[in-house]
Amino acid sequence: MSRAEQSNGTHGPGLDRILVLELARVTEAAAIAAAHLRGRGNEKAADKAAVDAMRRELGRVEIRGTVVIGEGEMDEAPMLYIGEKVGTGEGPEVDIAVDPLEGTTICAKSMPNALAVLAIAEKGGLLHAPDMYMNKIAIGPGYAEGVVDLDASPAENLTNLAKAKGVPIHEIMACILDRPRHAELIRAVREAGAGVQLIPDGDIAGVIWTTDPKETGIDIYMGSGGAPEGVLAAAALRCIGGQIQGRLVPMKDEERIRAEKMGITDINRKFKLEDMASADVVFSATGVTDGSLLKGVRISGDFAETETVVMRSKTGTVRRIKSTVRNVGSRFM
Ligand code: VTB
Repeated sequence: MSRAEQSNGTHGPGLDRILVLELARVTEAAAIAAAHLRGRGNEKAADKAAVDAMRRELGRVEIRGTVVIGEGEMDEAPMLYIGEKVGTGEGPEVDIAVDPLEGTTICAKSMPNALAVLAIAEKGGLLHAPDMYMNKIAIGPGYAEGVVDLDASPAENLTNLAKAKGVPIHEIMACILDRPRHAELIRAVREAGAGVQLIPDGDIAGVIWTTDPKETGIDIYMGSGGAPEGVLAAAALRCIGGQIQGRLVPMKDEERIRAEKMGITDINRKFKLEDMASADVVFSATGVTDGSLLKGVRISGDFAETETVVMRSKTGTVRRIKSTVRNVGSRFM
């Protein structure tokens, strides 16, 4: 049975396909708004612009949406907070995960791979992940289930992956966030014989890169990043295929309590892809700055050109949409 058939068979009627294009429009708007603030060294302003634009566009989509992954708790974030109702209030009931500007720092520095990201699923289809670290491991499609496992050592995972790919281990490249906390992991990966591509931010893209190693050079994503980003990455893999596992890494009691409040009874649980994203899912990402996944926004006078990838789990369709948007001065600033 194909992945598309599996996801068709196990759930309800699915999301209306018209939503696919609607969501592309939403991430486009967020990306254009953030793009005006690329390279200005002001992360907050860039993030705010993306949030405002995404909120505004979501308000026009015919859904009864609830934000499950958002900008923070209601008292922390004025918009797109967890639990906020978005959409016109007509149409299907959906859960929404947003990251209006994934990579605020890279956008502020105008470095590669900043994205505007959004996923929606039929109600109950996305893990309500608290904003804390999650240890993750992800590979692309075409491998037997369990080739890599969060509980195996880096050397074991890389050896198994190389074997499954049919290449020597030195041809395997792992993507890891460049953080002091990953020093030991990076050492272990190199010692096993694989390469490490370090990224400054943006691990949703890091996970998605594993789905197209020929194009990106990345075979596996490893290490800890944001749990919300983990759910968004799982939503993408649910559409394109691939495997991801994640486990929360609470750093203080407060975080443990927050996770419990959000319904996570076993903090040590190893979440698989289906635990993070299930049912019919639509994922959309628009490039803000140039990257290996998507080209960034080009602004010229009153025009903006954008590139978006939007995909749907029910059919497995992946669309790349290039748009030319007019009147950006008045509409997006
Ligand atoms: C990652 C990365 C994000 O947060 O999830 C990371 O994808 C994790 O947190 O772009 P630290 O920065 O504390 O390592 C971001 O860098 C920012 O949300």
